Amino acid sequence: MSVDIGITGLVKSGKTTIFNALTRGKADIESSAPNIGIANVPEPRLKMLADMLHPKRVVPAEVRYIDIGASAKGLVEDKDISGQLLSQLSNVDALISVVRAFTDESIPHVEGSLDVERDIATTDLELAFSDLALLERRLERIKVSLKGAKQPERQGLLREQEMLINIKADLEKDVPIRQQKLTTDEARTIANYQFLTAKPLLIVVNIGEEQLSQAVSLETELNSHYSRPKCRITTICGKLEAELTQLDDEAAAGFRADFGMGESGLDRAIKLSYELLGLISFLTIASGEVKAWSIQSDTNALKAAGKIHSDMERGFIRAEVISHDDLVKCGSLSEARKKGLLRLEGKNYIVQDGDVITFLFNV
Ligand SMILES: Nc1nc2c(ncn2[C@@H]2O[C@H](COP(=O)(O)OP(=O)(O)O)[C@@H](O)[C@H]2O)c(=O)[nH]1
Ligand SMILES: [Mg+2]
Repeated sequence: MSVDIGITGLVKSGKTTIFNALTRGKADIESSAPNIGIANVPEPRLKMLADMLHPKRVVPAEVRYIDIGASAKGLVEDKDISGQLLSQLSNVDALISVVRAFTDESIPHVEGSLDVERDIATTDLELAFSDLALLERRLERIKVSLKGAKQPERQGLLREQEMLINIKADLEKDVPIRQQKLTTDEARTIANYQFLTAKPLLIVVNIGEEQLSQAVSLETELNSHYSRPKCRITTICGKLEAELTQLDDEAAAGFRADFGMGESGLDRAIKLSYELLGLISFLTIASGEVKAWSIQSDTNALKAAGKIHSDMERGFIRAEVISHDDLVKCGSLSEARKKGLLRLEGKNYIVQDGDVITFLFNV
């Protein structure tokens, strides 16, 4: 199961441009068709292992990006396109909302003027708009069901009704669900609805080339306003980053250095979405392949094995674990084994970021 991230935002904010940059894609920016693409999760530890072990294949973890090609509000209002696209958007693990900050006279802004803060608020409102529509439909249905309901079903429906009314009231006060205080039980119930404002959100401010030198200070300022639970903000120069993906890595790195761009905005965006989702990586070395895998932090060894193959979970015996740093110090797994640095862990072991794991299992 890959991690899916949906891209939303106002018309011509640069959604498809950023999608192309993130996925090294060549999707047509003139078309509003949805685009789906894959990006590799940057993982320097994977490269260090590869340099040390010279495996046949190096396989990074992946994130899937979905550029819906419409704003959340557009989806709710336009019934012709809404159903399928909205459900695609509802199924993602996190959202990126693209907000325009670049200036370009030849590309009129949908709202008539450039205003990053207003657009962030508008995008939030659009996501809330979609959730409110869903809440109303569900509340309507509960009302109907209540007419014929007997205990204990009635009890459950009433509880859900009360919860949804509270969520709706907060949402109407502009508090997205991701910021609302819910009990574990409530959070579990609403997870089924896939509300858009409940999803972790990365706001990507799409800056122009001429703003690159201010990117860091802009980001610091934005962060002080917008760092909230399950919400982060970053800047990307979409157009330039999309162009850079067409160069080879070395040329792109040279270009970045010349422009003082530092770390790739794309790498940062992927890392931030990872952080938002509470994901960590573990690594495996097997059959000539070095691979990185994404899991939720606090995952035990049994579930981590299941991420690779359900047989591994079913037949789990134990895991041989070493931290990436220790392995690099030893130079090879066999050397680490000699030094007694490979730990044997059982199924309840909580996998740590950067663990290199060999699973032993029965088939
Ligand atoms: N100058 C400039 N133009 C951009 C930038 N990002 C996107 N654009 C242009 O803005 C227009 C809309 O971008 P697009 O990605 O299609 O937006 P979408 O409607 O949100 O998918 C296109 O003509 C892009 O080339 C940028 O950072 N700088
Ligand atoms: Mg587009």
